[in-house]
Amino acid sequence: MKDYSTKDIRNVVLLGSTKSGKTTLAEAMLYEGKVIDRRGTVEDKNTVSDNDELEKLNQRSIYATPLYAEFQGTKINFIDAPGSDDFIGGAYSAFRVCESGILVINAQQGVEVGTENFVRRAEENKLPLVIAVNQLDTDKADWDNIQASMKEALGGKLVYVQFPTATGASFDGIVDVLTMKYYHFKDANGTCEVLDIPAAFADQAEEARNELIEKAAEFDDALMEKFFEEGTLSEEEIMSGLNQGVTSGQAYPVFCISAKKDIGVKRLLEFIKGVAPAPKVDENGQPALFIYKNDVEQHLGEVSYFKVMSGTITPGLDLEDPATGNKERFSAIYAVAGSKKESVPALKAGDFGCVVKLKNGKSSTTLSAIGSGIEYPKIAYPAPKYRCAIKAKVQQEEQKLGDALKKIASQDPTTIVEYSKELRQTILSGNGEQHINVTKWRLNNEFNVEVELFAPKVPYRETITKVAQAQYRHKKQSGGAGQFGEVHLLVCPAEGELNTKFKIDGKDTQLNIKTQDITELEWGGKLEFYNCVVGGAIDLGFMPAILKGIKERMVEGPLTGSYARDIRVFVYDGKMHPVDSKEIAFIIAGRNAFREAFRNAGPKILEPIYNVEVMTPAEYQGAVMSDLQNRRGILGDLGADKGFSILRARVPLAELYRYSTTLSSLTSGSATFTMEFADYQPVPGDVQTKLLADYAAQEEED
Ligand SMILES: Nc1nc2c(ncn2[C@@H]2O[C@H](COP(=O)(O)OP(=O)(O)O)[C@@H](O)[C@H]2O)c(=O)[nH]1
Ligand SMILES: [Mg+2]
Repeated sequence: MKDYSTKDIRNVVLLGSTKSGKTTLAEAMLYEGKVIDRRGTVEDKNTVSDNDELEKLNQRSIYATPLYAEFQGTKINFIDAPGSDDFIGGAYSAFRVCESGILVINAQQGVEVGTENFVRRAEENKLPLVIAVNQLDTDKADWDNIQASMKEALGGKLVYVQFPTATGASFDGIVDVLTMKYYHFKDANGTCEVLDIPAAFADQAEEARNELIEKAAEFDDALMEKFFEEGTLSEEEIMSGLNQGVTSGQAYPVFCISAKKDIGVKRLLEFIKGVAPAPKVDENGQPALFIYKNDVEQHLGEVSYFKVMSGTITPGLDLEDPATGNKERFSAIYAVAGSKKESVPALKAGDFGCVVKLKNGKSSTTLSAIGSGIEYPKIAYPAPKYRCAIKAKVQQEEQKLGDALKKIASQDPTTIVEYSKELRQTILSGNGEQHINVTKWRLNNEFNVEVELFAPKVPYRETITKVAQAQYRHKKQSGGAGQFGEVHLLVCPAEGELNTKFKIDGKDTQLNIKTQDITELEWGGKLEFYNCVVGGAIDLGFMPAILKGIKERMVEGPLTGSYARDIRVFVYDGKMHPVDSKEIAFIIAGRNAFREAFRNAGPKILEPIYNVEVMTPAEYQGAVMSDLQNRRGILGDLGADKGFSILRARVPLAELYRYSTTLSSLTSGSATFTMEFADYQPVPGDVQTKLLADYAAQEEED
């Protein structure tokens, strides 16, 4: 590979819905960029991009694959990002390291929901886009229909650089109104002659040319002035105007492609070279790189993919991760096109490469010159949308499963694994059911662990709604030393002002607080403990034991064994024995008195409520709404954005298992959603009855 300086580098991500032809386009770009001399196909499972066994099996991209083309003195790095929402992590990694995107639109379908979702995400991430209308060689492709569907979705940002002279099987020519040439393709392998525009298309070309010039002038005042004066612009000026429009995200230039027949691909690369933004990085700065992807590959071990963010990276350089102080030195660096890796002597700021076997080469890691302190923010991925519990089919393999999950999560930052002490379950979260199923497949095939996936338990809470009192005497005298402790206490909800006047044993009583202990519970809410004992009925020294007993019972709530919260306890009386009173006796007495009082204090089970926000095409609004209501959701206000309805609802977590899957089938995959913990609320009466019965049955079993 030639040595490239920053201005001769372009970093582009291929975006688009599944099956639009990104991987096929990537193959054609590699071919035009002389990285391969024969093109593979997705069907034959021999593309450079989908080279993973799992991708071949599924015939679709699951991982984002970095590739490059050497094109007329420019190195075009590109990332083939998966189209499905389940594997969206790869696109987010690419947003961080690419300066522009090629949005692939399937000419058979026009703009799809997936297309729109990518446009929205690209805009959110301020990523300039170039549009490749692909599959123009298919019978279903109709240029008028495609234009209409793009106009509706993308409107004023569209800038037509080209139009096809025919679509379907006879698609073999493109009129380009930037170069004002006719590109005629003689075979299905990119062989092209550049000719004058045929007379039959002269008028259409003239009209499109004028539109292009007017658009290009819009992004630059000086060009606009010149355009007004002279009525036209040079090709160079048009390119400069387009560059400003593209870079600022105001213009989406449109190109005509058949990736399969390698039609229009070379011209697209030419445009990327001439108009797409170069990396904005400092070639003369101190060396620094940012790792955006990490993978384990056959024969290589762990591979870390990076972008040079500053200076020049060479083998033998000492770098450090400023976050941890971890130092790394690589013996070799590589330029990468899928599994093809070429050792290179240096990579300059803006360029992509990879290294193998770092001590810590996880994605989102910065490595910079020692002492420079240069550090880049971590990539922010969308929050996981699918949660499930996971365990090994064979219990002896739990440890093996834990290790494997750790490995998978370290390579895929959108897979999140945590052990919940509360639920006593390992919770696996990801972007959707397919994403989770891929993890299951990998566990089975790559790590040899068979697993079971199931609905996670719900982290219920318990609390009380009324005042109640109880007393308990613990007395044990069988053999040896005896045990004796007696506790009288009163409980009430920990809300509102502290009230110390109660009816105790039918009498109005004013309690006097001697000591107090207020605990913020690690699972939320609090426990307020007040010692109001008079006349030394219980020694001060036994108060911690009583509190300990109560806390033990809070961990395993009296109703369903869930954590209890938001309770005030007043210990107002009790009894001691001069010899047999000891710590254990008061722990037991405190625990049991508390349990008794709790059960009489109008106890309630609380469930976690989530704020759910769904963005769906308006046509599915009704279906999404009634589904949310069936999940005991309480609908909030309704919003709208660019033809989408935005529904907000408060929904119990217990009703949200597999929601992403249901939403996807309700809306043909066109909706997106987010969910975020809001608060705890009492469960409805019928749900409480059922939960109590379930717990009782389980206790019986144990
Ligand atoms: N006829 C035709 N088929 C194409 C073209 N591009 C891709 N395909 C086919 O469309 C399917 C999906 O392509 P692929 O590259 O995997 O799409 P991706 O999911 O966007 O990566 C495959 O069967 C390809 O062979 C094209 O330009 N013309
Ligand atoms: Mg693909």
